[in-house]
Amino acid sequence: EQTIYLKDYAPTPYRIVSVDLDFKILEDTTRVRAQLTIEPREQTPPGTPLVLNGDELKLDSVAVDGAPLVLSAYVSDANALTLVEPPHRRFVLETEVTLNPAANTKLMGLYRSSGTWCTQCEPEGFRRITYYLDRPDVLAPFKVRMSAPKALAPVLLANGNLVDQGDLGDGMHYAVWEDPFLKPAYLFALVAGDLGSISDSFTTMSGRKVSLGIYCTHGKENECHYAMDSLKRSMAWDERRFGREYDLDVFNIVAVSDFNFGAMENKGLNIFNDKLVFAQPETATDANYHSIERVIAHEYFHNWTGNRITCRDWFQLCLKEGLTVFRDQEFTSDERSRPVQRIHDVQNLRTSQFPEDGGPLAHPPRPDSFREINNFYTTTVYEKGAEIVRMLATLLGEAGFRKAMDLYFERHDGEATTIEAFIKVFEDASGRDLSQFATWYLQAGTPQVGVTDSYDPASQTYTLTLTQKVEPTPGEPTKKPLLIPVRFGLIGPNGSPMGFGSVSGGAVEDDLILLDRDSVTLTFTGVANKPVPSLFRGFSAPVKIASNLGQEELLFLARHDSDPFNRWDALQTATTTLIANAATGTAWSGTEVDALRQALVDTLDNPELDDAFKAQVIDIPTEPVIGRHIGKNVDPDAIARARADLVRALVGPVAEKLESIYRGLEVTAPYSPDARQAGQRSLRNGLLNLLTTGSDRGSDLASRQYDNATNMTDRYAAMAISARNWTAGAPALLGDFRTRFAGDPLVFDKWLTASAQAPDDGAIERMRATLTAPDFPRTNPNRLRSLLGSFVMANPVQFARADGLGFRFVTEAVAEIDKVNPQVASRILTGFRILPTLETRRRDVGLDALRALKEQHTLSRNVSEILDRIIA
Ligand code: DPP
Ligand code: ZN
Repeated sequence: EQTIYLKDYAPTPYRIVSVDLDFKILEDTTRVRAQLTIEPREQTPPGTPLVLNGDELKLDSVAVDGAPLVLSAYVSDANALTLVEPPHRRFVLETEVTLNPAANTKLMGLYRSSGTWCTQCEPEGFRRITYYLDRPDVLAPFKVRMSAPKALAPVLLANGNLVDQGDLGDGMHYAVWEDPFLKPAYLFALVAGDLGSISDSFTTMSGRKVSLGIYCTHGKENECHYAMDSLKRSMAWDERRFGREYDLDVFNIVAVSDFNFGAMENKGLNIFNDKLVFAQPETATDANYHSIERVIAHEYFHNWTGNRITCRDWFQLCLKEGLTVFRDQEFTSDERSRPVQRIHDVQNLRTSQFPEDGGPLAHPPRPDSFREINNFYTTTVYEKGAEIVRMLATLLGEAGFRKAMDLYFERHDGEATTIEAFIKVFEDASGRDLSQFATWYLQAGTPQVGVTDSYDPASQTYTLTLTQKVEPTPGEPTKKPLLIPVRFGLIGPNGSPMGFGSVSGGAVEDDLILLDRDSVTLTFTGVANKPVPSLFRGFSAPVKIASNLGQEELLFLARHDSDPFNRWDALQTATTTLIANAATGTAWSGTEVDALRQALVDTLDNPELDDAFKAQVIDIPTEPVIGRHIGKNVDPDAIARARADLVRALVGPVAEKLESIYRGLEVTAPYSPDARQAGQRSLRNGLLNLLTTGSDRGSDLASRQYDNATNMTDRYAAMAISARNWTAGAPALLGDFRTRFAGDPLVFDKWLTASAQAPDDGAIERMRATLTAPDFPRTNPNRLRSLLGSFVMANPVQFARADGLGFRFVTEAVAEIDKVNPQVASRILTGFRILPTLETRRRDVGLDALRALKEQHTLSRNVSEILDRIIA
């Protein structure tokens, strides 16, 4: 099996000048006729073969300039069409293939979802539609004609603008769409189906009116309004914040129920997983609304960062994804609360990216080899990629960053480009040398930053030493030092910011320390008292901080830091440390618990803090995060016990107080997904969580909340909290929830998740029964991910059981799913990346399960690559 290397990149010998597609969609088959206008590049020698990609295609006919090709002129199989000696001039290649979309369970290329014909082409799905140079640096204008039975597909959509439509007789009709913008094939899209829709419009900053449409299953139209509202706000925000205007006359979104990604940014025709479109208070949670807003924005923002400027090759994926995640994070920060969003994003980074970066699947944000590109749509490419862009913004400042982005759009519009070109733009716009900074893109692993400090009262001098170190990752035994921006402040004994005279020993720009070597020692003079350092304010770099601060100083920061992120983080660190120590044999003291409790209570009582922030402060770090903190010889049972013990010790003496705050927070106004109301619910549910883990009151409170809930946020929280704590009431709530919402697949996903995260010993049997039930929709990615993805990522107690039952349950499921949808299967398998952190017994049974999977099954390239990297 072939590994593909970045160093082998070469442009194609032929260009595709334009693309004309004709889809004849019939009930059982779809015929695709492609007319590709092709020409050799100047430097291409005559006689150079033209190799077009295909995947599971069957060629019906092939012609050049209207003349059918003789057999000796081409070679074709399922994976390629080669013209042995194409004309050495511009010519038109015409091919015909016949597809069977209903049989396409991989959900790449053209497939059917609940009867609707739809496409997913990123990264390599277009080659499952027609033979093509299916790579992102081949850009062409596309014209698409589609015809279909009117009864089955009254709606016919593709990229760009609608230029013609009409009836064909015999119950058939057609539409012609033209996209004037050059695009790579991965941005191609087509939808044909019997769909409902809502429509609206947006007037751009230059006064152009854009028609907006969201298409969905009939009857779901009124659940699309929040998505539409999010879209309009995204369009306005990109104009305000980045000066980016939309460029076509139409922008359509289609919601489908079978989808491998969250959503896809096809030019002018975004296709969405319906869970990221549909929302109504009774069936969607505040978190769902939040995700819908974020992903609608993300896909829309791709129009400039991804579509107008795309990637030269798939190694550059984070060029568009990291940047676009940064943009969506900024959007949400501006629309909601900036500190709350930052905490949310960092929690996500720590929960999913740090484990990836510290395990067998670690890879640089810009990898240099892969076997299967689908395995690189990772949290490292996306979330760490976004952190890197955020660091650029930190280094350049707001105005400098905007100037650089303007230059990026000006310089590279219409191109397929690289990370190097991106960095160069930032260098040119700022005059900085960013060659060391670029290492962030090229090197895997989370840097560990060590901190030591000392204060000399006699000379009023404060000394701060910062060190950095990255552990080896697969294929990278040695690491280079990174340029790490450390936003900082010194805090005096009375809690207010502390000034200093001068600083020497390293690069410091205002409140930014540039840690650019293995070790930097800064000497601050004119420091009147011993300060407490507040480092990495706003989480200014994606690093692990080995803090030198004791609990007392952490709690001091939690109370006094002017940086809300660090206030939150100080308490998280204090809590994580106590649990991790207890799980590994060092018990906490009563004083430590009392102090931590007091800090939590003070936060709750502080009228200046908003509810959403308080909710994050009282959120006790999850077991996987603590496991990651411990890092090796992890025993998930010991962590779960220590965590529950600590919460009981924290809550015990203040249970009544917490309950009364909980009661006082009930929202009485009609449901709204806005940040303030959602914040109030999240604090209330955070308290319910504390009370359920930490007192005897929780079980009843949760059951009552479940029964009385008037929205899904509160009902789901009550059920999920009960399930995670496996309360006396949990089985009844799970049972009720399942029947109450039996007809709604997206709500069924919530049940699957809650059920998969419950740590009870019946979890695996329950999951097995669910998965093997005859009516379980085993081809739907959302269902599979809700059940198995949640289990491997969030239920270490049952997944990493010492008897291996959890591991084997998953590998057996993966073997089955792989036959249907390799992308979903390999994603679930990544959960095994925790193996190296586990204690030996568990690690061994986990490896046994993986080896059995490898030996007993024929596996896809997707699954094999992940498996081999974990076993290696
Ligand atoms: N649709 C996926 C995303 O937007 C891949 N481009 O991230
Ligand atoms: Zn994206």
